[in-house]
Amino acid sequence: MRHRVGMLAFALALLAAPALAGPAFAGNAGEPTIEVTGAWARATPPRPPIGGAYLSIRNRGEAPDRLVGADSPVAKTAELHAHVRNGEVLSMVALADVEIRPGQTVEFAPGGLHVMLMGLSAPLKAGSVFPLTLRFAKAGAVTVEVAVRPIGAAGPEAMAPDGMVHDPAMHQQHMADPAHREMHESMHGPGQ
Ligand SMILES: [Cu+2]
Repeated sequence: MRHRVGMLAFALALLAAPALAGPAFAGNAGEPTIEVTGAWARATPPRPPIGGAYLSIRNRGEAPDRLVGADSPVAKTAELHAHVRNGEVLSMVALADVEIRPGQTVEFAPGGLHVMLMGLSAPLKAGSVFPLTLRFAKAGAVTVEVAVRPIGAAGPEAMAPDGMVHDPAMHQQHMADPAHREMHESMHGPGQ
């Protein structure tokens, strides 16, 4: 998985435009260049009101494009996040954008890139579906339907339970931060 990490914390604008239902493609002149597939999210407990969405983005065009933002009617805000390791601490950072080069497929998956949904209006329920609009610098808006899977789900289908390798000592330190613990539990289920 290769992507450019523009580490500009919380620089995403709040997009007021409503999400429009539509195909999961976008591009100029009717030629789709960006394809988004396999969008899913884990069901969430009532609190905290946050969740993560995962998907895969393919650039079928001949020029690089950048994912620059996301929004969904189910959440107040949606941010592009990555997990990064600083020494022994694994944390999440907000990205200003994610580059997708021509021919490249960028995977958003547990333990790595994800679309962080913050301020959920209601918990995400397994079996339900919600729209998520991704905004690309060149291709424009792409709206996909996100399938909500059970809290313990590892992926749209069988995958490794978690992209992260949890060293026990590091994990303990990581989980000592209450805010992060909350976030972590909402994404991976409690007690992990
Ligand atoms: Cu996150």
